[in-house]
Amino acid sequence: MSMNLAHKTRSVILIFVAMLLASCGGGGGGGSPPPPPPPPTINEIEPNDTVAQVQVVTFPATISGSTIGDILDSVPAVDLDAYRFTLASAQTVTIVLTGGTSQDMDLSLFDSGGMEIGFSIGDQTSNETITMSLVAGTYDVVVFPFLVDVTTTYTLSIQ
Ligand SMILES: [Ca+2]
Ligand SMILES: [Ca+2]
Repeated sequence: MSMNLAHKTRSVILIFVAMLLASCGGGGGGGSPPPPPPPPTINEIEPNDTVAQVQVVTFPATISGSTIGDILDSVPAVDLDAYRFTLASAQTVTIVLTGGTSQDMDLSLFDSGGMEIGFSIGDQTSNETITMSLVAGTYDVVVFPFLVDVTTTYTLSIQ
């Protein structure tokens, strides 16, 4: 009776150790550090349609948003998306709008005085890019739905 119990206990321990080894083996042996996390993507926060409502982001930024509208006749209602970033020092900045290749959305860049200093107005099959050498200061990027019939998501990269 007692021998039987001892045998049973030893068997359970053996199975437990085998399971431990199996779970360790699944870990890939360790050693290689995990890859660095990708930079976080900021979600747009509506309303962000006017200078007063502009969404302030930290440079550099990657923003996920959506837009709809028709600039020419305002039907459906135009959803402008405005983002403000500040450069601490002069540098070349590249702003890329992707995701609008089935709808026509465009991109404009304004200085702190409200002057448009750059734009990208490709057709609906293109993404939009503005690359400019900028002095230190504050800038507004605006995503325009030139002709966006259905709500369309985009990614705006300011690097
Ligand atoms: Ca929007
Ligand atoms: Ca908006």
